[in-house]
Amino acid sequence: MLNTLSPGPAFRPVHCDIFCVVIDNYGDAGVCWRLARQLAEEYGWQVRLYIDNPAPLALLAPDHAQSPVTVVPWTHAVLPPTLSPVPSDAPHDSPADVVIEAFACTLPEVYVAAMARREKKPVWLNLDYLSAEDWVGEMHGLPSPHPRLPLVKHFFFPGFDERSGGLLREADYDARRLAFDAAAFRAEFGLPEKMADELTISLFSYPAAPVTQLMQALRQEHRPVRLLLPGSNAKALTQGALSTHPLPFLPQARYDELLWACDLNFVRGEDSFVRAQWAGKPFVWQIYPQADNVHRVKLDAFLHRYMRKVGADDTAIDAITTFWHAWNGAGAINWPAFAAALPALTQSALFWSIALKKQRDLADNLVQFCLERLK
Ligand code: TRH
Repeated sequence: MLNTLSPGPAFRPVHCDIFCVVIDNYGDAGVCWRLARQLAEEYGWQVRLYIDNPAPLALLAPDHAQSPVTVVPWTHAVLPPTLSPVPSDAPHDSPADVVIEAFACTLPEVYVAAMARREKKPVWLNLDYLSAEDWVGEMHGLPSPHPRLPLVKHFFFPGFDERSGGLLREADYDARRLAFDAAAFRAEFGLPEKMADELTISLFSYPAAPVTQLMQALRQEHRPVRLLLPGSNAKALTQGALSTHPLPFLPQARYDELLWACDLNFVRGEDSFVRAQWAGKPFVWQIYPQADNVHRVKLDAFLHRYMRKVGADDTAIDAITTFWHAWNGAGAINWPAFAAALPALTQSALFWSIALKKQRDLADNLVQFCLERLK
């Protein structure tokens, strides 16, 4: 599907620059890369991803050089010399039609000045962090005029309902999933065939998670438990019912396969949290910790929204709330109660993924938002 600025003979694709500062971990790069790829591959946009630390991309998307996205290492001081002065005949070397700053990273002044010099001002978006809080719907899409220059920035909030910008989800997600062969995936990574009663779990967490307590509890399970550890170089071990298997850090698309191959996924941050929801399997979310426990409010906002939507009963609500709180540092984990609720949570997760899929995805919302303003 190609989108045009002005349909007709003067067609040229929308040019988009995404700016990303990697604060830590993989999520900043992960979200920006996912969006960049989708805009380029599904909408035919010409996308440049300015990223101050491209190293995570080597893990998330080892094949990124073959994609239509241009990755530009961005040192804060240096921008392409072509930006100043802006060449009039080279539209993609000047500020793009759409400029996305991810997670409120600050654009270089020289770039903003060049944006202001453009006759047709770029659509400027701040792609914000994901939150399930109710205020997101009120803030999404709000304009913020530049204090000095003739530019307007808009807030673009991902989220869980129609009032928000939605969630990233590729158009080929369902097709990839349909084609997925779980047995072949296991064989490729040296995992034995799945036993009928096996509980397969993936674990991606921050160091503060009570992994030791979880593993102690899993050893006592009445069925075999296989714990898959992406990106871990720990040794494989078997203790009681539990066997652990380190796996390589998988490229983004293959991480989806891991989630599909499991009955329960422990995820964290923002992007793996969203992928776990698309997988439609029960999951445990370790939220990125913030000062003054602000993250606890966000965690509860999601739990509330999720449980309300899926119509969970009190026992399931209690089990998931207690377990997620404990996984995020509040209280002790109660694996048996959580495990007992897993059949109900499996239903809930599937229901939730189907409900979420009905809303427009983030790239689609973003493209519509921009095209309306580029007319
Ligand atoms: O790595 P994260 O903790 O990243 C972050 C941080 O919380 C950051 O501060 C915040 O700003 C940002 O999220 C939004 O968790 P997240 O968000 O889940 O990102 C991990 C990425 O790594 C995601 O794109 C999934 C991907 N991934 C793989 O591709 N393969 C793997 O094997 C694993 C474990 C993850």
